[in-house]
Amino acid sequence: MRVLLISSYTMGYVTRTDISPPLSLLTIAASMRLHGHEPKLLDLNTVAVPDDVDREDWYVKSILTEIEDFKPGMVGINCMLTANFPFVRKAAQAIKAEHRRLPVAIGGIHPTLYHQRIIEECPEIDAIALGEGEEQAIAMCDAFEKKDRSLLDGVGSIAWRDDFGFPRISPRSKNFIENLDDFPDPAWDLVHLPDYFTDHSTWYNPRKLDIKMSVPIQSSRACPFDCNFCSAASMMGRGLRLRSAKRVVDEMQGLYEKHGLTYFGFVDDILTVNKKHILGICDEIVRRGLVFQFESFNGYNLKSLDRDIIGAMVEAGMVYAILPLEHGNDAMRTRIIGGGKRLPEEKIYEVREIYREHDLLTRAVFIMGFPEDTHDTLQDTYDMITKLECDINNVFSLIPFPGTKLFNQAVAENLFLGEMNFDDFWKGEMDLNALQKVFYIKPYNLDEDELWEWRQKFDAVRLYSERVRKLGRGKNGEYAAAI
Ligand code: B12
Ligand code: SF4
Repeated sequence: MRVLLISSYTMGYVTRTDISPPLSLLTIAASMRLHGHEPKLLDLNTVAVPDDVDREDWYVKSILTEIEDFKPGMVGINCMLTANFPFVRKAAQAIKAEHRRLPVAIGGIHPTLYHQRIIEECPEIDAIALGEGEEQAIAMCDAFEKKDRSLLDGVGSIAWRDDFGFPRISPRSKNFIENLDDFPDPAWDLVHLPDYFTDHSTWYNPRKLDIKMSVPIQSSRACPFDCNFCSAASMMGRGLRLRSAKRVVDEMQGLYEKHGLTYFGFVDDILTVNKKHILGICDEIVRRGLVFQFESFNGYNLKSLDRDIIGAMVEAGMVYAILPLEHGNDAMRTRIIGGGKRLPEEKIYEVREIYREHDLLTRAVFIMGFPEDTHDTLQDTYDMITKLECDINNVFSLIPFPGTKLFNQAVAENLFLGEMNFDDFWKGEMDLNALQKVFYIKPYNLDEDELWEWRQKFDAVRLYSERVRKLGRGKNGEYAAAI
């Protein structure tokens, strides 16, 4: 059966100079092929939109045109975040208005968390994959092709509308894909990679390679920790599930040999926590004589780093290291945030020093505005930024993402600033992507004005090192390596 997969558009305030191919849809596409289905990808981020039209209307039109041309038996839409949901719904409604019987399936963080309300309230949505989606995607294709939705009955972690239009839920099961090697590599052939190539002349490029794009690559899923602001576990469960080093590097090598791609961005929730795994990948890259550069979207867990691991990663091509520290105050890091952030201060400075020795581009990432924050804790973050002297420093205003302990705390203790209708949260109308522009919750001992004073103070702190200033700005006005 033909399946049209649509990657929802990314909001304008993503600060990365790149948009990358949607790994979510490329991986489920590869699985669909295992069962003889024929997926096609429409990434809305690569659709050119004329200046004088409404962006969303244009995307909807592109989807409808693609459906006319391709005639799929199912449409699958990726809805990564809460803020994507209103558009996803609008697109699904438009599809149903023209093609009443064409099943529309979705997956991603927001529909995973709010699947019950969505399947109950949105007749335009026929099925939702809860969390990891490969097996569910295959089952959906098989059931919709055979026009027999009862086939979805035995599948775990899925919500769907049955043949009579009634909502059905097969609850989250713990049957995650244990061995990720059991599934095929992402269907890279579905994307026209040059659509993602941009000017990278301003990127930190010590190996002087031709960086066409930062290629997303996944070597593991899930994380064993439970930091209070993070929703990783609600998608992929707790723990760590691995692909073999051979499979990861085969994929990287294939992309290099076919497309000349040499710069990779690991999307793993927590890349370095298993020493054997990360060393295996690095050894494999070096052993094959591949000259790559890489970074990791979510940074590296500092606790698991030492001189050996960092040395091996640098040899294999690590050029850019994010330090996901979140807080400069010891108690905030270790007791309040907890999980993977239980880091003694000495470890932070030790890793920073090793990064310095290897001349890596570094970016320290912090969050301000936790309920427990005070003037003193925020001052500690300020001082840490000054002492660490990283190339890029970001202090994000806290976003209480649904599916986190922090969100539950804010709801239970009524910490939200402004009116909040929790009953309507599933609609995704609350914009939770606003970066530094909004404070959603009020700390116990700081008022909103005080938060804004700190915001201004952090914005004024020297964000970029001399080296980054010299590298210059990318096309979109952002500094070269900033995400
Ligand atoms: C790459 C990435 C991006 C890229 C996305 C590029 C792209 N085209 O996909 C960019 C840089 C644009 C990006 C931006 C942002 N991101 Co981001 N991003 C990621 C990252 C690192 C990897 C995503 C990925 O590819 N995962 C691998 C795939 C295989 O997994 P998956 O996406 O979950 O897909 C599976 C299932 O969801 C399901 N599925 C998904 N879609 C569908 C559809 C159907 C039909 C079916 C059946 C199944 C299905 O099946 C898939 C396979 O199992 C994740 C962290 C992570 N590890 O997932 C963060 C993450 C998703 N991002 C996050 C955030 C916060 C953001 C930003 C808001 C950052 C910012 N402050 O600006 C922006 C907002 C983007 C927007 N929509 O406006 C958070 C979300 C937190 C939350 N709870 O909501 C995450 C979890 C990182 C984190 N730990 O904090 N991001
Ligand atoms: S270590 Fe990272 S991925 Fe794991 S729970 Fe903490 S923030 Fe989330």
